Amino acid sequence: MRRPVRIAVTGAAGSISHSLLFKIATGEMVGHDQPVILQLVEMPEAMEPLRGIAMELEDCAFPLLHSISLHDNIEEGVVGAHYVMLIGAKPRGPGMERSELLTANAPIFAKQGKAINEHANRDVKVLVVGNPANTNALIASRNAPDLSPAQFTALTRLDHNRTRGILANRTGANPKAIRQVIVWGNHSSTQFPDLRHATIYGEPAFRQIDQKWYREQFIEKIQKRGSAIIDARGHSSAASAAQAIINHMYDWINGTPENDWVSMGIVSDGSYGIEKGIFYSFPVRCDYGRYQIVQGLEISEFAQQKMTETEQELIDEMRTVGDLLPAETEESHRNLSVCLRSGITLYDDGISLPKQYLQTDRVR
Ligand code: NAX
Repeated sequence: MRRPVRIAVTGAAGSISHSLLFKIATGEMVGHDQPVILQLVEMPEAMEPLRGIAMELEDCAFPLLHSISLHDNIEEGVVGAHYVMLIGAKPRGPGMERSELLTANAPIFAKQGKAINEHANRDVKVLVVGNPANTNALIASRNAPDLSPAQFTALTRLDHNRTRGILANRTGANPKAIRQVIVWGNHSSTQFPDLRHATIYGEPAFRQIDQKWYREQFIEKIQKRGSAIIDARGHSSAASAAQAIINHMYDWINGTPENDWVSMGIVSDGSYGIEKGIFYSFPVRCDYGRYQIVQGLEISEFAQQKMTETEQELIDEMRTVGDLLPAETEESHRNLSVCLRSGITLYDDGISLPKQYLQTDRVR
């Protein structure tokens, strides 16, 4: 049996976590032979419901669930963590603008970035889910000067999965036969689901779908899927978000399948002309616990316009939270090109000694 890994989850008593924690405990996220320690973080007022969830987890008698600890503060919650999922965030209230949500959540993610920097394992992998996910990831990463920006990611896998699922439904293909879809940009209604490189049963998707449907209906359907779910069920996506988190982390840790890629919100190294330093969703391949942006894809004029639109939104968001982005981490976030392209190591990006990120003894 392997030694357990530590997984910290914030917003652990919320809706997404209610699906996610049970999947993690069965081994779906890291691997079916990997014991896990769950470090669950909540607001002080939600500790009692969290205790109930911990009891339920215990009652499942999961063989891989080594232990559970409950925390009402982030500093304790991320101690020694190998994986951190930042899910808890203030929800968007009625009539609240996106920019208001951004300023309400920004200080929380700055604090969490600092706590991860101070207390997590040096090899930690962080996934930001709480919205606005991309810019919250930027804030957390910029507040973690001792870690590599490549250790922080934002969830756009739900959008990627939606793209495959809805395309499968349209064409009658099994989702597993649909490969190489891309979601570019922000996890928001400006995101660009791109089918230009996608294949269905190995043949170009564009030969099998109607362009008018793609441009006039499909793109908007993916962009607005989150709102459609809120309208229909009265709550935002929870089980599908949990599934996407599992997929994102599993692939990051264990690698993407051959002949395919996935979409992940990561710090931009300037690939495809995207502003360096913002957290933008790119097509990536993962291997050995690292990811690389898929290079050399042809970008049409139509795609370029959509990619720029969502890029601009992220640049604006970055400006809105500018006072929470310390100057000392600007350089490391703007100079990633070697580590993201080399294929040798992502963590050897010159901001610190590689051994800091490549340690293999995962338990302190
Ligand atoms: P819930 O409101 O059900 O749960 C959130 C939980 O987080 C609550 O229990 C709350 O007490 C806790 N919380 C709030 N601030 C916290 C903090 N500072 N530290 C620790 N815990 C904290 O929301 P849920 O449906 O679980 O969604 C969570 C977040 O995911 C939201 O921000 C939501 O917008 C976002 N989503 C992001 C998605 C993505 O693809 N990136 C998709 C799903 C979801 O919409």
